[in-house]
Amino acid sequence: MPSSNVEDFCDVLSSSKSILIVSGAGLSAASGIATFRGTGGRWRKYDPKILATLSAWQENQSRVWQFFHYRREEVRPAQPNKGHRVLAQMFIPSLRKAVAPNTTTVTHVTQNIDGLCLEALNRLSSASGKEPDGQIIEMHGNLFDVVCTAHDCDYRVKNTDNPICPALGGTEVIVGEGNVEPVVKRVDLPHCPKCQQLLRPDVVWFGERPKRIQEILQIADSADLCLVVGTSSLVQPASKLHERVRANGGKVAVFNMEVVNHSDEADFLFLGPCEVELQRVLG
Ligand code: BJW
Ligand code: ZN
Repeated sequence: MPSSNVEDFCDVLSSSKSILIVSGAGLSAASGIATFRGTGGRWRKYDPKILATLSAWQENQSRVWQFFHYRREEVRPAQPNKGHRVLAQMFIPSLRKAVAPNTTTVTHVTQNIDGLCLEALNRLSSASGKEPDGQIIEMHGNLFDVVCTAHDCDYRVKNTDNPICPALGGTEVIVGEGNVEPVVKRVDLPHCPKCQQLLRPDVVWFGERPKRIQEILQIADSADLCLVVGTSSLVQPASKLHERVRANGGKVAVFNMEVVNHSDEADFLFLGPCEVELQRVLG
Protein backbone atom coordinates (compact mmCIF):
# COMPACT_ATOMS: atom_id res chain seq x y z
CA MET A 1 0.00 0.00 0.00
CA PRO A 2 1.30 3.50 -0.74
CA SER A 3 2.47 5.57 2.20
CA SER A 4 1.15 9.02 3.08
CA ASN A 5 3.98 9.76 5.48
CA VAL A 6 5.36 13.22 4.77
CA GLU A 7 8.71 12.63 6.50
CA ASP A 8 9.39 9.52 4.45
CA PHE A 9 8.46 11.40 1.30
CA CYS A 10 10.76 14.29 2.25
CA ASP A 11 13.64 11.81 2.67
CA VAL A 12 13.07 10.54 -0.86
CA LEU A 13 12.72 14.09 -2.19
CA SER A 14 15.90 15.28 -0.54
CA SER A 15 17.94 12.53 -2.18
CA SER A 16 16.32 12.83 -5.65
CA LYS A 17 18.48 14.07 -8.49
CA SER A 18 15.96 14.20 -11.30
CA ILE A 19 12.29 14.94 -10.69
CA LEU A 20 9.53 14.43 -13.21
CA ILE A 21 6.16 16.05 -12.51
CA VAL A 22 3.21 14.76 -14.55
CA SER A 23 0.08 16.86 -14.10
CA GLY A 24 -3.51 16.91 -15.29
CA ALA A 25 -6.76 18.83 -15.03
CA GLY A 26 -7.03 18.50 -11.23
CA LEU A 27 -4.08 20.90 -10.88
CA SER A 28 -6.15 23.67 -12.49
CA ALA A 29 -9.45 22.81 -10.76
CA ALA A 30 -8.78 25.38 -8.00
CA SER A 31 -8.32 27.99 -10.74
CA GLY A 32 -11.94 27.41 -11.74
CA ILE A 33 -11.27 25.30 -14.83
CA ALA A 34 -13.50 22.25 -15.20
CA THR A 35 -11.71 18.91 -15.24
CA PHE A 36 -12.07 16.81 -18.36
CA ARG A 37 -13.92 13.87 -16.82
CA GLY A 38 -15.39 15.61 -13.77
CA THR A 39 -18.99 16.71 -13.29
CA GLY A 40 -18.46 20.16 -14.82
CA GLY A 41 -16.66 18.69 -17.82
CA ARG A 42 -19.65 18.39 -20.16
CA TRP A 43 -20.01 21.14 -22.76
CA ARG A 44 -23.55 21.74 -24.04
CA LYS A 45 -24.82 18.19 -24.52
CA TYR A 46 -21.47 16.84 -25.69
CA ASP A 47 -18.87 14.73 -23.96
CA PRO A 48 -15.50 16.52 -24.32
CA LYS A 49 -13.87 13.10 -24.90
CA ILE A 50 -15.79 12.85 -28.15
CA LEU A 51 -15.01 16.42 -29.17
CA ALA A 52 -11.27 16.01 -28.56
CA THR A 53 -10.90 13.76 -31.60
CA LEU A 54 -9.94 14.15 -35.20
CA SER A 55 -13.20 12.52 -36.27
CA ALA A 56 -15.27 15.15 -34.38
CA TRP A 57 -13.23 17.80 -36.17
CA GLN A 58 -13.72 16.19 -39.57
CA GLU A 59 -17.45 15.85 -38.93
CA ASN A 60 -18.13 19.36 -37.67
CA GLN A 61 -15.37 21.98 -37.58
CA SER A 62 -17.84 24.67 -36.51
CA ARG A 63 -18.82 22.73 -33.36
CA VAL A 64 -15.24 21.89 -32.43
CA TRP A 65 -14.14 25.51 -32.90
CA GLN A 66 -17.06 26.66 -30.72
CA PHE A 67 -15.95 24.17 -28.05
CA PHE A 68 -12.40 25.50 -28.12
CA HIS A 69 -13.58 29.10 -28.23
CA TYR A 70 -15.61 28.33 -25.08
CA ARG A 71 -12.53 26.80 -23.43
CA ARG A 72 -10.41 29.85 -24.32
CA GLU A 73 -13.02 32.08 -22.69
CA GLU A 74 -13.10 29.83 -19.59
CA VAL A 75 -9.31 29.96 -19.25
CA ARG A 76 -8.73 33.62 -20.15
CA PRO A 77 -9.59 35.06 -16.70
CA ALA A 78 -8.15 32.09 -14.74
CA GLN A 79 -5.16 32.63 -12.46
CA PRO A 80 -2.56 30.12 -11.33
CA ASN A 81 -3.42 28.62 -7.93
CA LYS A 82 -1.32 27.53 -4.95
CA GLY A 83 -0.62 24.16 -6.56
CA HIS A 84 0.88 25.80 -9.67
CA ARG A 85 2.90 28.13 -7.45
CA VAL A 86 4.35 25.39 -5.23
CA LEU A 87 5.39 23.41 -8.31
CA ALA A 88 6.89 26.55 -9.85
CA GLN A 89 9.16 26.93 -6.80
CA MET A 90 10.79 23.64 -7.73
CA PHE A 91 12.27 25.40 -10.78
CA ILE A 92 14.11 28.10 -8.85
CA PRO A 93 17.32 26.49 -7.55
CA SER A 94 17.60 28.70 -4.44
CA LEU A 95 13.97 27.96 -3.45
CA ARG A 96 14.22 24.27 -4.29
CA LYS A 97 17.35 23.81 -2.19
CA ALA A 98 15.44 23.65 1.11
CA VAL A 99 13.41 20.58 0.10
CA ALA A 100 15.43 18.99 -2.70
CA PRO A 101 19.11 19.91 -2.21
CA ASN A 102 20.40 17.20 -4.54
CA THR A 103 18.05 17.83 -7.44
CA THR A 104 19.69 19.03 -10.64
CA THR A 105 16.89 18.36 -13.13
CA VAL A 106 13.20 19.19 -12.82
CA THR A 107 10.75 18.61 -15.66
CA HIS A 108 7.05 19.32 -15.48
CA VAL A 109 5.10 17.51 -18.18
CA THR A 110 1.55 18.81 -18.12
CA GLN A 111 -1.43 17.46 -20.00
CA ASN A 112 -3.17 20.78 -19.38
CA ILE A 113 -3.61 23.16 -22.26
CA ASP A 114 -4.45 26.22 -20.15
CA GLY A 115 -0.90 27.65 -19.86
CA LEU A 116 -1.18 28.14 -16.09
CA CYS A 117 1.92 26.12 -15.16
CA LEU A 118 4.08 28.37 -17.36
CA GLU A 119 2.27 31.48 -16.15
CA ALA A 120 2.97 30.60 -12.49
CA LEU A 121 6.66 30.09 -13.26
CA ASN A 122 6.96 33.32 -15.26
CA ARG A 123 5.35 35.26 -12.44
CA LEU A 124 7.54 33.68 -9.76
CA SER A 125 10.66 34.25 -11.80
CA SER A 126 9.85 37.95 -12.39
CA ALA A 127 8.78 38.55 -8.77
CA SER A 128 11.91 36.91 -7.33
CA GLY A 129 14.29 38.12 -10.03
CA LYS A 130 15.63 34.57 -10.15
CA GLU A 131 16.20 32.53 -13.28
CA PRO A 132 14.44 29.16 -13.42
CA ASP A 133 16.11 25.95 -14.55
CA GLY A 134 14.39 22.83 -15.85
CA GLN A 135 11.48 22.88 -18.24
CA ILE A 136 7.70 22.78 -18.47
CA ILE A 137 6.38 20.78 -21.40
CA GLU A 138 2.74 21.14 -22.49
CA MET A 139 2.43 17.67 -24.00
CA HIS A 140 -1.17 18.16 -25.23
CA GLY A 141 -0.50 21.62 -26.65
CA ASN A 142 -1.96 24.98 -25.69
CA LEU A 143 -5.41 26.52 -26.14
CA PHE A 144 -3.91 29.75 -27.45
CA ASP A 145 -1.79 28.14 -30.17
CA VAL A 146 -3.22 27.60 -33.63
CA VAL A 147 -1.87 25.62 -36.55
CA CYS A 148 -2.75 25.45 -40.23
CA THR A 149 -4.50 22.26 -41.35
CA ALA A 150 -2.83 22.26 -44.79
CA HIS A 151 -0.16 19.55 -44.92
CA ASP A 152 2.21 21.69 -46.96
CA CYS A 153 1.90 24.82 -44.79
CA ASP A 154 4.00 25.47 -41.69
CA TYR A 155 1.88 28.26 -40.20
CA ARG A 156 1.73 27.89 -36.41
CA VAL A 157 1.34 30.85 -34.04
CA LYS A 158 0.22 31.94 -30.61
CA ASN A 159 -3.12 33.69 -30.93
CA THR A 160 -4.77 35.26 -27.89
CA ASP A 161 -7.37 37.26 -29.83
CA ASN A 162 -10.70 37.57 -28.07
CA PRO A 163 -12.64 36.21 -29.86
CA ILE A 164 -10.30 34.46 -32.26
CA CYS A 165 -12.69 35.42 -35.09
CA PRO A 166 -15.83 37.59 -35.00
CA ALA A 167 -18.24 34.75 -35.81
CA LEU A 168 -17.29 32.74 -32.71
CA GLY A 169 -17.83 35.73 -30.38
CA GLY A 170 -20.80 35.12 -28.08
CA THR A 171 -21.17 31.42 -28.92
CA GLU A 172 -19.62 30.60 -25.52
CA VAL A 173 -22.77 31.70 -23.69
CA ILE A 174 -25.05 29.10 -25.32
CA VAL A 175 -25.22 26.49 -22.56
CA GLY A 176 -28.55 24.67 -22.24
CA GLU A 177 -29.53 21.58 -24.19
CA GLY A 178 -32.72 23.37 -25.27
CA ASN A 179 -30.76 26.13 -26.93
CA VAL A 180 -30.22 25.89 -30.62
CA GLU A 181 -26.57 25.40 -31.46
CA PRO A 182 -25.23 28.31 -33.50
CA VAL A 183 -23.89 27.33 -36.88
CA VAL A 184 -20.72 29.20 -37.78
CA LYS A 185 -20.06 28.83 -41.49
CA ARG A 186 -16.71 27.35 -42.46
CA VAL A 187 -15.78 30.53 -44.27
CA ASP A 188 -16.21 32.46 -41.00
CA LEU A 189 -13.94 30.17 -38.93
CA PRO A 190 -10.26 31.09 -38.39
CA HIS A 191 -8.22 30.76 -41.59
CA CYS A 192 -4.52 30.72 -42.34
CA PRO A 193 -3.18 34.10 -43.53
CA LYS A 194 -0.51 32.29 -45.57
CA CYS A 195 -2.49 29.70 -47.52
CA GLN A 196 -6.15 30.47 -46.67
CA GLN A 197 -6.85 26.93 -45.38
CA LEU A 198 -8.65 26.35 -42.09
CA LEU A 199 -6.73 26.81 -38.84
CA ARG A 200 -7.26 24.42 -35.92
CA PRO A 201 -6.34 24.63 -32.24
CA ASP A 202 -2.80 23.31 -31.77
CA VAL A 203 -3.84 20.73 -29.20
CA VAL A 204 -3.35 16.97 -29.22
CA TRP A 205 -6.45 14.94 -29.94
CA PHE A 206 -6.83 11.20 -29.42
CA GLY A 207 -4.76 9.26 -31.89
CA GLU A 208 -2.35 12.16 -32.38
CA ARG A 209 1.24 12.24 -31.24
CA PRO A 210 1.84 14.19 -28.03
CA LYS A 211 4.26 17.12 -28.30
CA ARG A 212 7.98 16.39 -27.69
CA ILE A 213 7.13 12.81 -26.77
CA GLN A 214 10.56 11.28 -27.47
CA GLU A 215 12.22 13.86 -25.24
CA ILE A 216 9.60 13.23 -22.52
CA LEU A 217 10.18 9.46 -22.63
CA GLN A 218 13.93 9.97 -22.30
CA ILE A 219 13.47 12.27 -19.32
CA ALA A 220 11.18 9.71 -17.66
CA ASP A 221 13.79 7.03 -18.23
CA SER A 222 16.33 8.92 -16.19
CA ALA A 223 14.15 10.46 -13.46
CA ASP A 224 14.33 9.08 -9.95
CA LEU A 225 11.15 10.65 -8.58
CA CYS A 226 7.81 11.10 -10.31
CA LEU A 227 5.03 13.30 -8.90
CA VAL A 228 1.69 12.48 -10.53
CA VAL A 229 -0.62 15.42 -9.82
CA GLY A 230 -4.36 15.80 -10.45
CA THR A 231 -4.74 13.38 -13.32
CA SER A 232 -7.09 10.42 -13.71
CA SER A 233 -4.18 8.64 -15.44
CA LEU A 234 -6.54 7.23 -18.02
CA VAL A 235 -4.86 8.72 -21.07
CA GLN A 236 -1.68 7.33 -22.57
CA PRO A 237 1.19 7.98 -22.81
CA ALA A 238 0.98 10.37 -19.82
CA SER A 239 -0.54 7.60 -17.71
CA LYS A 240 2.51 5.39 -18.28
CA LEU A 241 5.33 7.83 -17.61
CA HIS A 242 5.57 6.90 -13.92
CA GLU A 243 6.19 3.27 -14.95
CA ARG A 244 9.39 4.32 -16.71
CA VAL A 245 10.55 6.10 -13.58
CA ARG A 246 9.84 2.97 -11.52
CA ALA A 247 11.64 0.78 -14.03
CA ASN A 248 14.66 2.95 -13.37
CA GLY A 249 14.39 2.29 -9.61
CA GLY A 250 12.68 5.64 -8.97
CA LYS A 251 9.80 6.44 -6.64
CA VAL A 252 6.28 7.59 -7.48
CA ALA A 253 4.05 9.95 -5.47
CA VAL A 254 0.42 10.54 -6.45
CA PHE A 255 -1.49 13.69 -5.48
CA ASN A 256 -5.21 13.41 -6.17
CA MET A 257 -8.64 13.99 -4.65
CA GLU A 258 -9.37 10.32 -5.01
CA VAL A 259 -7.80 6.93 -5.52
CA VAL A 260 -7.15 6.73 -9.26
CA ASN A 261 -5.81 4.37 -11.88
CA HIS A 262 -2.34 3.11 -10.85
CA SER A 263 -2.35 4.90 -7.48
CA ASP A 264 -2.17 1.57 -5.63
CA GLU A 265 1.18 0.99 -7.36
CA ALA A 266 2.57 4.31 -6.07
CA ASP A 267 5.08 4.60 -3.23
CA PHE A 268 3.25 7.62 -1.83
CA LEU A 269 -0.35 8.73 -2.08
CA PHE A 270 -1.49 12.15 -0.85
CA LEU A 271 -5.27 12.27 -1.03
CA GLY A 272 -6.96 15.67 -1.04
CA PRO A 273 -6.92 18.86 -3.12
CA CYS A 274 -3.45 19.00 -4.66
CA GLU A 275 -3.23 22.77 -4.09
CA VAL A 276 -3.38 21.96 -0.36
CA GLU A 277 -1.37 18.73 -0.33
CA LEU A 278 1.46 20.06 -2.50
CA GLN A 279 1.87 23.00 -0.17
CA ARG A 280 1.82 20.72 2.90
CA VAL A 281 4.35 18.31 1.47
CA LEU A 282 6.60 20.53 -0.68
CA GLY A 283 5.94 24.09 0.48
C1 BJW B 1 -7.99 16.72 -8.43
C2 BJW B 1 -8.53 17.94 -8.02
C3 BJW B 1 -7.79 18.68 -7.07
C4 BJW B 1 -9.86 17.05 -9.47
N1 BJW B 1 -6.64 18.18 -6.61
N2 BJW B 1 -6.86 16.25 -7.94
C5 BJW B 1 -7.78 2.76 -28.20
C6 BJW B 1 -8.25 3.47 -29.29
C7 BJW B 1 -7.68 4.71 -29.67
C8 BJW B 1 -6.62 5.25 -28.96
C9 BJW B 1 -6.16 4.52 -27.87
C10 BJW B 1 -6.73 3.31 -27.51
N3 BJW B 1 -6.07 2.86 -26.42
C11 BJW B 1 -5.13 3.74 -26.08
C12 BJW B 1 -5.16 4.77 -26.95
C13 BJW B 1 -4.27 5.95 -26.92
C14 BJW B 1 -5.00 7.17 -26.40
C15 BJW B 1 -5.58 6.84 -25.02
O1 BJW B 1 -4.88 6.83 -24.03
N4 BJW B 1 -6.88 6.58 -24.93
C16 BJW B 1 -7.49 6.13 -23.69
C17 BJW B 1 -8.56 7.13 -23.22
C18 BJW B 1 -8.02 4.75 -23.92
N5 BJW B 1 -4.01 8.22 -26.32
C19 BJW B 1 -3.74 8.96 -27.36
O2 BJW B 1 -4.34 8.86 -28.40
C20 BJW B 1 -2.59 9.93 -27.21
N6 BJW B 1 -1.67 9.74 -28.27
C21 BJW B 1 -0.95 8.64 -28.41
O3 BJW B 1 -1.05 7.70 -27.64
O4 BJW B 1 -0.10 8.69 -29.49
C22 BJW B 1 0.67 7.53 -29.77
C23 BJW B 1 2.08 7.71 -29.30
C24 BJW B 1 2.39 7.46 -27.97
C25 BJW B 1 3.71 7.57 -27.55
C26 BJW B 1 4.69 7.89 -28.46
C27 BJW B 1 4.37 8.15 -29.78
C28 BJW B 1 3.07 8.04 -30.21
C29 BJW B 1 -3.07 11.37 -27.29
C30 BJW B 1 -3.95 11.73 -26.14
C31 BJW B 1 -4.51 13.13 -26.32
C32 BJW B 1 -5.46 13.49 -25.19
N7 BJW B 1 -6.06 14.70 -25.50
C33 BJW B 1 -6.94 15.31 -24.51
C34 BJW B 1 -7.59 16.56 -25.18
C35 BJW B 1 -6.57 17.67 -25.34
C36 BJW B 1 -7.21 18.92 -25.78
C37 BJW B 1 -8.32 19.34 -24.85
O5 BJW B 1 -8.11 19.54 -23.64
O6 BJW B 1 -9.42 19.45 -25.37
O7 BJW B 1 -6.22 15.71 -23.36
S1 BJW B 1 -8.14 14.18 -23.86
C38 BJW B 1 -8.11 14.79 -22.23
O8 BJW B 1 -7.61 13.81 -21.30
C39 BJW B 1 -7.12 15.94 -22.24
C40 BJW B 1 -6.41 15.74 -20.96
O9 BJW B 1 -5.14 16.36 -21.01
C41 BJW B 1 -6.33 14.25 -20.83
C42 BJW B 1 -6.10 13.74 -19.44
O10 BJW B 1 -7.13 14.11 -18.58
P1 BJW B 1 -6.78 14.49 -17.09
O11 BJW B 1 -5.93 15.70 -17.08
O12 BJW B 1 -6.29 13.31 -16.37
O13 BJW B 1 -8.22 14.98 -16.55
P2 BJW B 1 -9.39 14.13 -15.91
O14 BJW B 1 -10.59 15.00 -15.90
O15 BJW B 1 -9.52 12.81 -16.53
O16 BJW B 1 -8.90 13.88 -14.41
C43 BJW B 1 -8.82 14.92 -13.45
C44 BJW B 1 -8.30 14.31 -12.17
O17 BJW B 1 -8.10 15.36 -11.25
C45 BJW B 1 -9.27 13.33 -11.49
O18 BJW B 1 -8.53 12.16 -11.13
C46 BJW B 1 -9.73 14.06 -10.22
O19 BJW B 1 -9.92 13.18 -9.12
C47 BJW B 1 -8.57 14.97 -9.98
N8 BJW B 1 -8.85 16.22 -9.26
N9 BJW B 1 -9.71 18.15 -8.60
C48 BJW B 1 -6.22 16.98 -6.97
N10 BJW B 1 -8.24 19.89 -6.59
ZN1 ZN C 1 -1.57 27.61 -44.08
